[in-house]
Amino acid sequence: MKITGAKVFVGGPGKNYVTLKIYTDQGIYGLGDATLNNRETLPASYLRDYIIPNLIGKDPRNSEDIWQFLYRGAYFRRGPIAMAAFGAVDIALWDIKAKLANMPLYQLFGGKSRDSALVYAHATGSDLEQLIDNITFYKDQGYKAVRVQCGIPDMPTAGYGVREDDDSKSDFITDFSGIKPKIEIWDTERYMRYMPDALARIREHFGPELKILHDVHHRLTPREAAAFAKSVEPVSLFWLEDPTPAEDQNALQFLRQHSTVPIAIGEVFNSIYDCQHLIENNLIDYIRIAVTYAGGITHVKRIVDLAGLHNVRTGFHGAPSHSPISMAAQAHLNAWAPNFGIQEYLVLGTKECDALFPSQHKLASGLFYVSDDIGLGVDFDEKEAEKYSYVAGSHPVVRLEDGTVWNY
Ligand code: GCO
Ligand code: MG
Repeated sequence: MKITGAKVFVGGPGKNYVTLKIYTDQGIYGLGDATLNNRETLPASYLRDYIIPNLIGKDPRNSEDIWQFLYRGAYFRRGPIAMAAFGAVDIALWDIKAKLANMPLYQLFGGKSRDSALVYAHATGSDLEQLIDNITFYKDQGYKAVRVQCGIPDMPTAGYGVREDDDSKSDFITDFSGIKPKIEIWDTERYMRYMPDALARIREHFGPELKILHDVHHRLTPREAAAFAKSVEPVSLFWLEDPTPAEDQNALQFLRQHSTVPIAIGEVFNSIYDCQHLIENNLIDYIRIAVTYAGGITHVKRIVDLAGLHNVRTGFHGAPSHSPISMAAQAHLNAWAPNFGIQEYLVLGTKECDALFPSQHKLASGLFYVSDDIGLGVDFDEKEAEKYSYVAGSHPVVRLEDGTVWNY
């Protein structure tokens, strides 16, 4: 069996999904996702310029050898751009493999360990009242877990994960009016003064059952993060995410000495080596890696197994930047992983998105039901894809009030 060609498509409804389609001489094709939010054209050119010409003629069944060829063969290893490109190839090859086996992908990992997977939604509010309404909206739909982000009084701009206006050109993360970023102003003291109390009021309002998650988005120093974690302990968070910048792995050691709040980290990691120290030293409770920019299924499965050895559970990244293809790959891993924890789920379930990526995967009452269709169980409609093309967008850049650049 041979790979005969591959194509990269960039675009989608309100998103620049980077979709890879690998064709074979047996009529079977595989789909992969290389979407890297706000840098989408880079994995797309890595795929087009280097990887695709090297894939042609290779046996698609040898996904391990192809992964090693791309990773070791590149010499300059790792990094989100390369790992997103390798990830897309790898997801597509597993899709082909499962289609050849005539099985849903999870069967190739060891079958299902659960009927459905717990997901969490994002609730935001410019103030606490609006946030509580928004959480109620999700709770009423049956969600058991919600990530909560709230506007902070007197914060110069809205802060992470909170919409400033009703600008339909923004999805909270990406501003599609061009590549020049908007500037957000951050003030740690105001956040530290307000947020613990806001979280306590949310817990009081919703009672003990709701799983409450909160994302600090890398904004605190190690000492501040430890103090914050300590102060939110009575809230019984499901997790506190990215309390400090993810590169500084010793920061979490300091936090751990002061608090037992469950910690989730890893959405910006792209390799098992980024996760190893945190997992092996029990510095985290959930690993937030994503198949998209962490080298696909082959590499992420190794991370899941390493995490399992140390009682760390999965909490795969699922921001709207992931297309239904990588979300499907994660759904198959979630169905299998013995150490599954939770899945962030934000794929824009719009009619346009479903038309571009038809599938039988289902979300009901805050639970994700993986489809039993063969392969990834998601398709890609090339005709629909003709409606879309790349639209330049950017993440905000954060500064302190004195002008210092801070972590987004
Ligand atoms: C999350 C993340 C995202 C990121 C986004 C950046 O927990 O979902 O923090 O919302 O901000 O992926 O592109
Ligand atoms: Mg996050």
